[in-house]
Amino acid sequence: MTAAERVRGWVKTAQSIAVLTGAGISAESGIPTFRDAGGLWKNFRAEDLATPQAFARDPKLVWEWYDWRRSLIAKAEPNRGHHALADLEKRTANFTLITQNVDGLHDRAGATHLLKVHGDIWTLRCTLCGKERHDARPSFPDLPPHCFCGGIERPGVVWFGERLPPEIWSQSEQAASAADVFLVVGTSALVYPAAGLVHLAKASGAKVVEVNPAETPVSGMVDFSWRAPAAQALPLLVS
Ligand code: BV8
Ligand code: ZN
Repeated sequence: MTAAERVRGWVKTAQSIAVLTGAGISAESGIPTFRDAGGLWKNFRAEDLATPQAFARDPKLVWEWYDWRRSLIAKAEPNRGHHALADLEKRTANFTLITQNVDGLHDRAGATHLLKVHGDIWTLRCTLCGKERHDARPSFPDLPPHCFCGGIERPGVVWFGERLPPEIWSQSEQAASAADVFLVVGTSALVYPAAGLVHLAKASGAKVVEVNPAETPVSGMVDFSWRAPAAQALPLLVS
């Protein structure tokens, strides 16, 4: 039996599966990842722009980055990797998809039990009255957008130094601890606490499978590393 057949057996027989995805699963939809060469935008690093300090200092600059990403994502389609996970969800008794991505492509591929640990780029939150709204316009007429109350609105995402939504985070930990199989797909496993879910799943006895063309800090602890792009590997893994 080949390693891939062994892994497919784990996925087929698993009662509960949890998946952690990162920007890599959206790469084949044309959305640049955070840490691939050239990064996401001009030559800013996500760590410089995705922070409350950067937003307080220059809300317009941070919004130009998010406006650029929203317009890019609006043109993107979910790829075969997103669809394979949505198919797997339909066939698995207990299935939880935990994503660090804010692009909404898992939703568009039909995922339902989806935990967005870093928020959602299509949600805006007023910095004054806290009102949240969904706005799918790919680009705004003027930046930064304002709330009816006059307050500046921010992207409804979790920035560095900000806590993850407590309810979503505790559901993510529960899913990782209860999983028979934990798939970690398209993430550099550098950002915490999300990357800690891999350690939690492993410590709780899950079979951990990494799908990533490159090595990551968790590659040494997984039960199998599928060194391939997600849109190629996931359809094979769940077939
Ligand atoms: C927190 C949302 C505490 C917005 C993001 C020092 C100072 C301050 C904080 C820290 C610090 N040191 C550590 C920290 C903690 C910090 C952290 O982990 N920093 C890292 C950089 C060291 N974490 C935080 O700040 C978190 N909050 O700790 O709060 C706290 C607690 C209680 C109360 C108050 C506060 C918040 C982290 C969330 C930050 N928000 N994004 C937005 O998206 O704009 S993080 C950002 O990175 C994205 O969410 C992204 O998803 C995430 C991780 O990146 P990846 O998804 O993994 O993408 P990356 O490009 O890195 O990797 C892509 C991978 O795909 C690669 O491995 C590549 O090989 C692979 N790939 C490429 N092509 C493919 C592929 N794989 C498959 N198929 C392909 N085709
Ligand atoms: Zn407001």
